[in-house]
Amino acid sequence: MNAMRRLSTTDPDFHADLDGLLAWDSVSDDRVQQTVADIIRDLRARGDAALLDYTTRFDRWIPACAADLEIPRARLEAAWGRIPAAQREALQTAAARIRAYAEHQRLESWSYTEADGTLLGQQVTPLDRVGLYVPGGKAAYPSSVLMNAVPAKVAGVGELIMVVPTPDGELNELVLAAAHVAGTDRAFAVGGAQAVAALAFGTETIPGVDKIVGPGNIYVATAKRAVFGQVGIDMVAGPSEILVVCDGGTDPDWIAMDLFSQAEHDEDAQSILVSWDADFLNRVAASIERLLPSMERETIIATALRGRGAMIQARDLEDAIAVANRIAPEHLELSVEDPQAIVGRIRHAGAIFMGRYTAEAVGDYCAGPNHVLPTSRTARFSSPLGVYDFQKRSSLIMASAAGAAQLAKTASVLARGEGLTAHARSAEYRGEAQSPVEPRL
Ligand code: HSO
Ligand code: ZN
Repeated sequence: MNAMRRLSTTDPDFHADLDGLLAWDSVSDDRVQQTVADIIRDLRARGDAALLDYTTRFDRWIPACAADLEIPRARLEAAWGRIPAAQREALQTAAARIRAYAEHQRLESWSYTEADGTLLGQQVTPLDRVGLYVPGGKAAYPSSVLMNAVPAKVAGVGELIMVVPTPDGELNELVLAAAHVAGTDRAFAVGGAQAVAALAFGTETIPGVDKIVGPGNIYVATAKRAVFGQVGIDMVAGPSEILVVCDGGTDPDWIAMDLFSQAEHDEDAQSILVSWDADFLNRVAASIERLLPSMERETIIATALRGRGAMIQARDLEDAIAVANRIAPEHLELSVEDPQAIVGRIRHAGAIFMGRYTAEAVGDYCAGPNHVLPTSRTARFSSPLGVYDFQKRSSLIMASAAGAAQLAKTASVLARGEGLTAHARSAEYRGEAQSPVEPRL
């Protein structure tokens, strides 16, 4: 039995079939939205008291008081000391590589001066305070702590505050260790919509932040959407996706495992293989069948491959590239002989993994680029999480006397055209003034 459906770009129904496969509705239902709205309202009204109640109800532990919700810095450091040395080393290596890459992304301030002495520019500043949501349970990824926290610190964020649910009061040592090595400033053992609301509005114990980043379940995603505007958010991510474009020259076992690697995230994940070599598709199908029973997450992988997975037979390389651009995947592997010759034709993808030796999985952990990427075709208009997401820009304008006179002419015509006389006269004053009034010191 074939684990993945087969599509062919020459089939008249291909585009309709593909669209059906790509469709992903991340909108939460009315019941979830109502629950989240109630939690947010309660949190704004009762602050810490509400936070303690929800923590008891949803995470099943009873903090003695609100101060108990804070995970002290010393506890993060203790976790760092407690985990095996090999994990410490791997976290350190990954953090250093993510940091080195992020350093390249930092936006710099700039300015230029016009001939009449008017200065124009852009001043870049880091966000003051950022909240990092880290999920508990099966999606508690220390690698995601690094991917969110390191660029924030590289940007120069004043205070990075992590929240992490602790079901039954149990902390995840590896998550705490990652928070330590990434330089998290404060951490709190809270999660769910209540943690998002606490970060957005602040409580007596949890400081309000300017932006909330990090993945979470449907309640967290709905809460992030609801507080957007009060604070910034990163994105609302859908299930993981991988698209492999292969010319047939890569070991089919490698490709099968790459498809598994994202499928094992969850049943809704999407793994797609495109090739113009029909026999290669058959060989990968055989690898899948042989390797699947050896996987720890066999059931999740099988469900994902059967559900939203596909093997697509393309006509040729050009056709495969068109399919890739149509899919706009979160992760794209170009498992071909000369990826550099074709990468320029890829217009939409969160991250592009080039060549037979680049497994997408290394990008998830330690290659350097961020693993927080646009999903569900949003790569058409958005980009990986990066340092720039923790920086903002202010425009700078400093008119010289001569520049002010010039600008006033244009501004006054446009302002009067809009019927805004105060605008016009405000600009004209500067245009007419020869010497400023003596300042009173
Ligand atoms: N592939 C995930 C990130 C991740 N993988 C974390 C392993 N751990 C993002 O799509
Ligand atoms: Zn992954």
